[in-house]
Amino acid sequence: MSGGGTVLLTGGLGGSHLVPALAKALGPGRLTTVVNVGDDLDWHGLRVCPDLDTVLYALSGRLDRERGWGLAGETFHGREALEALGEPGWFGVGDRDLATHLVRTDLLRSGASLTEVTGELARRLGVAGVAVLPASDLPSPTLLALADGRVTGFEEWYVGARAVPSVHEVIVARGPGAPAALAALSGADAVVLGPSNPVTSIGTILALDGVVGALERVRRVVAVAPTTAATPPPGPVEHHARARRQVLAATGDEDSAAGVAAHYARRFPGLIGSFVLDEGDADERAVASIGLRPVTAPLLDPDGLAAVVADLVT
Ligand code: FO1
Repeated sequence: MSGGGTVLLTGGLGGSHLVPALAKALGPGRLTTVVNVGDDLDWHGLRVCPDLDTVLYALSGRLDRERGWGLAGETFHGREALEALGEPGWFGVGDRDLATHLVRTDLLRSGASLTEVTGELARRLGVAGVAVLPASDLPSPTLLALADGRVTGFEEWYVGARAVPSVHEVIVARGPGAPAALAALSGADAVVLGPSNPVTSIGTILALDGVVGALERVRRVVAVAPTTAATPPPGPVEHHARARRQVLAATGDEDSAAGVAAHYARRFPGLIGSFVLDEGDADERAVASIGLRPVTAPLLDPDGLAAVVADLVT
């Protein structure tokens, strides 16, 4: 990013909704994304970074928009072959997607940092004008303590168990933020907490050493609600909403715009100025009473939302 500009903290699905439109609205070189790595996992010896890949695929026009993850036009013959060999098939790595994980793993094994590897993947995928940075260069897995006493990795719960088992506590990894991500935050004119899960996508980034300290020095910090009052249709958004409801319940918060605003305001007092919520939501007064400035936007329309966010950060 060429001095200043906007940094967007993001997860996968919510990020893929906003990132391409916000990049277009702000113009080349004006947006940096800092992406959650709490969902990353090792799969058959390969390093998989679901949220980084969702953002890279969205920016390069390759994302399967209906599914909300992976590549458009994907096939899953490898998964079928693994299952035929008796391997668990709960995590569906596509045949084309596999190439990304092979290249990432090779580059990591050659000694490159996750920041460097992500930059290289972005270049090879033709992503230009937007920097995509992992929040941490070190493995920072999010764990979930379930109500039944088990402790599980995020993807095992989210994908393997469809986010159905109740969550008692979200255990967010601590550790250093990636140097490039911290440098981008320190130099930013504005930071946007994207419309992603406030606990397991944004909360995991904010938990890393140096991130909140950097944000406290940024003039404009804007948060976008990840939820609307409308009931999500069956599919990835519904699955995502169930996960958000579960982890917010574990923190004592409600899955609503006002609930997310309250979550951020309690955890990070004084950090956020404006809070963007859907124009169909009736939560404006509740958000204002929490001490955040409510701004309404058409949350489900990426270009309309990006225009409102761009206006707030420039
Ligand atoms: N999501 C699923 O619901 N099922 C899957 O089998 C699955 C596989 C997968 C493989 C690679 C990848 O980059 C993402 C994948 N996702 C899958 C998406 C991912 O689990 C979630 O969207 C995020 O981790 C939540 O932000």
